[in-house]
Amino acid sequence: MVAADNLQMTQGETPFDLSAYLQERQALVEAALDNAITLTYPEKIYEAMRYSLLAGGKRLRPILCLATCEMAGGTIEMAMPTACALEMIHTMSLIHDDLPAMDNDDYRRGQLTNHKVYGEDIAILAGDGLLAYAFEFVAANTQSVPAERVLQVILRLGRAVGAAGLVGGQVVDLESEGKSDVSVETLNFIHTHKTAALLEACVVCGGILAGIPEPDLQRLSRYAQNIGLAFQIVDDILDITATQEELGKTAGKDLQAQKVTYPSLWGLEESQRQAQQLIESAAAELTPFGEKARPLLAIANFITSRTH
Ligand code: GRG
Repeated sequence: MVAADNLQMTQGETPFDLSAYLQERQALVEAALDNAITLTYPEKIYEAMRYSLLAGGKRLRPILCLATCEMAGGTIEMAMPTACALEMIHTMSLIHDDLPAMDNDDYRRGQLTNHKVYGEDIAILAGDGLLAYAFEFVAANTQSVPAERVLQVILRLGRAVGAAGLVGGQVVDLESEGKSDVSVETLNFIHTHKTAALLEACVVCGGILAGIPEPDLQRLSRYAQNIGLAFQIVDDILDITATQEELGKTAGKDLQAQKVTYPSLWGLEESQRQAQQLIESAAAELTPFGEKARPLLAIANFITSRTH
């Protein structure tokens, strides 16, 4: 794996302090998310939505969206509503993924899962509420961006969430449960849809909001698909090597459920090598953006060095 000191990346002479960058962006995103949903009648559903949305997490998706928009010449303000929407969509997918009908998990982000606190009925509705609100939030709050770009963003979000994205990946994942002969191709399908599709939407939407030209959008899309798959390989590795405290969710679940994962197909060492190779391919896509791509480059490296 990439050593932790790689987080302090250098290009030329100036170091890039990724942890300071992430901390600063996380604080902006936390504040925007906190303001996005207020408690009103019926309080129970807003409370359940806020419970999971404000439970921490790395905020990788909104940060990717903001970073791409800035790299492409846009501003944080232009991208913040979309960044929040991406976190709402991600959070709703976690709430539904944890339900007894899916992965049946008791812990997420270091606290009890939504259905353990509010019950399955409210947890389903909290996910639905977050999903619907994500689209409303982008449409209602995006400012200083031409309407055509906002429409493109809404299209990309819908595509990433539906049967062509997260939902499709989850279906194949559910179908693969209990099977020992799942191929690498099927595993790749699951994770390019369940994980990479939303990460791709983060980056591409950030670029669209800033009005980036199509060939650059294609590069960013390839960058995101590569980091998305690498992210999932590392997730599978961490399920084996990290503790529940580090992960904030039950560790060793894949082994326990005898789930086919990248380490189960390739072993730990080869999985790490493949993840590293994907990160190198992702980094190559950023070359034309030069110095401006330093945050995206550092985030790509962070993916293979993370411990949670
Ligand atoms: C989207 C309509 C709709 C339904 C949901 C349940 C489902 C369909 C899809 C599952 C999606 C899923 C849970 C994918 C896993 C993605 C993943 C690697 C999550 C962990 O992300 P981190 O590590 O988590 O960024 P934090 O907590 O840091 O945000």
